[in-house]
Amino acid sequence: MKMTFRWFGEGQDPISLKNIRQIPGVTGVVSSLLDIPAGEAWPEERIKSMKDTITDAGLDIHVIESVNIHEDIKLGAPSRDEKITNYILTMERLSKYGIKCICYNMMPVIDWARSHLYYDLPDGSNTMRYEANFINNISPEALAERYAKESETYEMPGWEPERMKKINEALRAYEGMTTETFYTNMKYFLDAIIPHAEKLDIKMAVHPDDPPLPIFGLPKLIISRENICRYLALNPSQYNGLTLCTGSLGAKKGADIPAMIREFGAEGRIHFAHVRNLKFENDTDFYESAHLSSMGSLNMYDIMKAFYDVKFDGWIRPDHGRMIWDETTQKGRPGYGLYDRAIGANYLLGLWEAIKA
Ligand SMILES: [Mn+2]
Repeated sequence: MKMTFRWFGEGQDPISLKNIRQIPGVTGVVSSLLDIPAGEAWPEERIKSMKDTITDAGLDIHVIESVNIHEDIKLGAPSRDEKITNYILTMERLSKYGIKCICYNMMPVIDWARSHLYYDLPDGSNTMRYEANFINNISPEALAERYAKESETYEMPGWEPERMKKINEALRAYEGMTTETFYTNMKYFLDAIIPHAEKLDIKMAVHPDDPPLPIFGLPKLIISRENICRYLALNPSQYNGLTLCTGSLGAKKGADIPAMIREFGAEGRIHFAHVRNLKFENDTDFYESAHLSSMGSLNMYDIMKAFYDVKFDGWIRPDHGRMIWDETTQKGRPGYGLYDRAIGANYLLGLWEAIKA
């Protein structure tokens, strides 16, 4: 297990690499080039400069989160081939700079969704929250507007205002699309890229839909054990693998996360992991709690024990944390402040050390 930390990139993240370097046990970051639109090939000089900046700061980078999938690929539009060609070009360029794993998702139109970005907790911290009733009664445009207003400093990945202007058009493209067609389109993409992933030794790691619930009537595919099995079976190569995100999969009450880690981990299909906790308020609503088991609804010991038992040797990172110790919107993107994630990383490392001992 290699402990990493998400860093959004130069000019994209108020948290410095110097600060990340000082978190005990964190050896690297996972990063991206957020300004490059999905479907375009990443310029090699940008990749080189990202890598140099990170290694100059004494950290390594082996995981990209994310190289996004263009909607044409998800929709199976005729123009998808050109986008897939660019995706492969990006993979080839990334491999030259030591990238070994690419996280991506197959969520249609919108990435993750929350009702609140800064929900106040009784201890004076704030965190992201999901209230089903709120999401079910708001339009996508209104939600995008709310994010733009609340997050002020940075565009939220997946909720860029430019993209959101065309959201209704994008949603309409999915009307009438069956789950079966969506799987067929995914298989087309996987069959095209996985042979290159094998050759380049880059593990592809699909991130589950977040949250694993239907939103705005869109098909949601990677949301449960059964669906993940089906996705992995679309292309049986070990290079077609998973980002095991405990918070995303865990947002469906009753999901047995340790069992999924044991099953997919034993098959060598987990390449990257996001480990965080969440606290259910009822069957559907939750907020993102501190990582500690006693603060949330997931048992983090059972989760780390499962990773240990399957001899997980991929990359792991703490996930969303609360904003604490006077962190403001200027000091971190929602869910991505410095301190609570640093505490989370060390809590997970502490569990790991104890399990190992
Ligand atoms: Mn995640």
